[in-house]
Amino acid sequence: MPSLTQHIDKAMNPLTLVVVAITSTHAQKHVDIRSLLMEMGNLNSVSELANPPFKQIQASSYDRKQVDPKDLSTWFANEDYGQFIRTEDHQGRKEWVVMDQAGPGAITRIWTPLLAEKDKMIVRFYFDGNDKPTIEEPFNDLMRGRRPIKPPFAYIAWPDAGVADGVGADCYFPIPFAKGCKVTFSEVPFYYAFSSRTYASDTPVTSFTWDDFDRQKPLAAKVAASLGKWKPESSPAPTAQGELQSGKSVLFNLPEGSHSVTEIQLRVPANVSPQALRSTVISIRADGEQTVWCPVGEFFGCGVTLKPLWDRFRRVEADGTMTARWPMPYQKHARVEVLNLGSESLPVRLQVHTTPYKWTTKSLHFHSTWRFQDPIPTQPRSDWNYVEASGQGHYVGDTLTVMNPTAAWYGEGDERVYVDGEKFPSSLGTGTEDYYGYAWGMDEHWSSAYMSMPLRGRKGRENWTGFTTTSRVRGLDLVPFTSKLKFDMEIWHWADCSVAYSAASFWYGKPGVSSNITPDAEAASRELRTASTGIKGAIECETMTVDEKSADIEIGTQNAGLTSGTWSGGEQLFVQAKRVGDYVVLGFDVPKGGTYNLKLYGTRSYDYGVIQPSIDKQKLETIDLWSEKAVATGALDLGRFELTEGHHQFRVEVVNTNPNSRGSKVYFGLDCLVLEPGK
Ligand SMILES: [Ca+2]
Ligand SMILES: [Ca+2]
Repeated sequence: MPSLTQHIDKAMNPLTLVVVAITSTHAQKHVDIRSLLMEMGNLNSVSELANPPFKQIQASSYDRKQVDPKDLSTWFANEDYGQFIRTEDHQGRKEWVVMDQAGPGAITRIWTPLLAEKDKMIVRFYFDGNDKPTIEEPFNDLMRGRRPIKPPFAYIAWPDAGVADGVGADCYFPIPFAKGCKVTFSEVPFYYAFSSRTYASDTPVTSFTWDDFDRQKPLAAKVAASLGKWKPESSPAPTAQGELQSGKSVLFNLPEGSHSVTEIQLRVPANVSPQALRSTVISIRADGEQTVWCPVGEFFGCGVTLKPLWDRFRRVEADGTMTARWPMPYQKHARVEVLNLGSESLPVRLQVHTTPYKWTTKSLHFHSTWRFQDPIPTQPRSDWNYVEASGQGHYVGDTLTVMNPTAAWYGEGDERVYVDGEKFPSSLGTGTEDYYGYAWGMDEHWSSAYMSMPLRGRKGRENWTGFTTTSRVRGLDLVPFTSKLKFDMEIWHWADCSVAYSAASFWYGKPGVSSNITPDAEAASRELRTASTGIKGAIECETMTVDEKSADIEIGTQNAGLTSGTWSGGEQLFVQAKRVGDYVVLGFDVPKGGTYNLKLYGTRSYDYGVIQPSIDKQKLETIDLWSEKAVATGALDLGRFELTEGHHQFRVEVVNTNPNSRGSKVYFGLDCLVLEPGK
């Protein structure tokens, strides 16, 4: 088969070329696997209006209770799995329809979490009203690259690709269809998202076939290679190098006349501080418009810690070299500026590569806007806007840095993308990590062409304290808009606390396009809040692992309710015990073995009980945590301990109630432990 299809391909190529040459001036460009792969492999395609034009939409397992963004009683519903359009009977076989799109289009991205229980579930793609599916595959295997669509088109978002369960899988191979596409599952579906293009009804599209898939394998191999880790340009370019003083900037005027920036490279010290990555800002003006204003951490994708990463458009290396290769055409003039809004000077080297460019009516300016908010209360739930753009262009990605003060998971919130003034988003997802391509948390750093997560504050799936940075950049799944684009991310956190969100949005626009986001020097220069802001040397109880607890009691973080004092890190671990004898065992790590004086900081309140702490099973004196009002205890001396390096356990049990205690009488609250080195 392969030799035959290749033979056909060679024989038909000249004819195909002639047809394209004749029709391109009269009709819209023909869409097929080949044209979509060509677009995918062409880095510059994002900087021009799409031909033919399309709208990007998404079919997902979003909670169907969400019907009106104005109805806040249902808009934050989170049962976003097991949802489908309808069921159908196919010769006695029941199928669950999850996507049913009329007219010409193309699937551009599919996401699902891999669940072993669903390994036998079959996905079927029916094109153009056919009652026989063209694609019929075990869905999980198709998604993780075990079927004909191989990585990097279908892959697992996890550093160890051998992981088969409990992780996210993404498929980016283009699947075009001429008249319509229906996708079904053989069982009740789990979580899923299908992004697709929908073209005008007269757009000529050739539907996906496996024969055509085979025929395009040589091209697919070339595109696959272009989606891998890339090398920054090493050719000489205008360079500025030196100490960038606080409050100063380094500025490049780019060559006059129509050019395109092909690469911007900024080198900072390998030990650059989180604050410097936030307070150093890249600003670009092109043809009289402010097109880019963004902290370099989010602009290059690493957030507030210099960690290596790469995606289709950015690369960060451990030595401090950060490169962006978004194509940035301009018509007449442009300038690139790096500003130091921080209080300390920073050694930098800035290089900008440009190439001559022919500006046309299809050409677009690259934009990067940045929005920051701290604090964002997680209750009541809300939608948090990345950007709202007015004019014509398309959305090509974002980098989000979340500062989470608690161990609890922050990322249940769905993306809501409104195009051209829609009342209901045409892309509505299932969760923040699903939008960023993974699932059920992420244990390690990872990079891929379209998604990356260079930074996690903690390891493990149970502790999301600190900073997390994730990126999604788009190719075929870019979102065109002709008058307006609004991108919101739902804030849906398991804890009642306050988070900080820092989001860079990347988009292209025709001259005159504008947005609701303006440069925010105050936010970029503000001192970073970290999860550990609090008592010096504190191990926050709310970030400790819960190694064991009474089965039916609830544990959560709490950040409000004290009438006097404050909690270290702004929060405590609140244990809703139900009876005397209930307990919790918390794990913490000692970095260096030795003798320590242990101090406990906790909370007293009107419904609290009498607790007995233990360190590694050694029982300590009881502590009465009752008081008329909720107050911080201050330091409570637990005694002196010999602690080895590594994991230890802090156990707390309710052993009694205070006669004055009301309500539950057995709750307790733990703020932090402090280990003071002893003699
Ligand atoms: Ca959700
Ligand atoms: Ca605390």
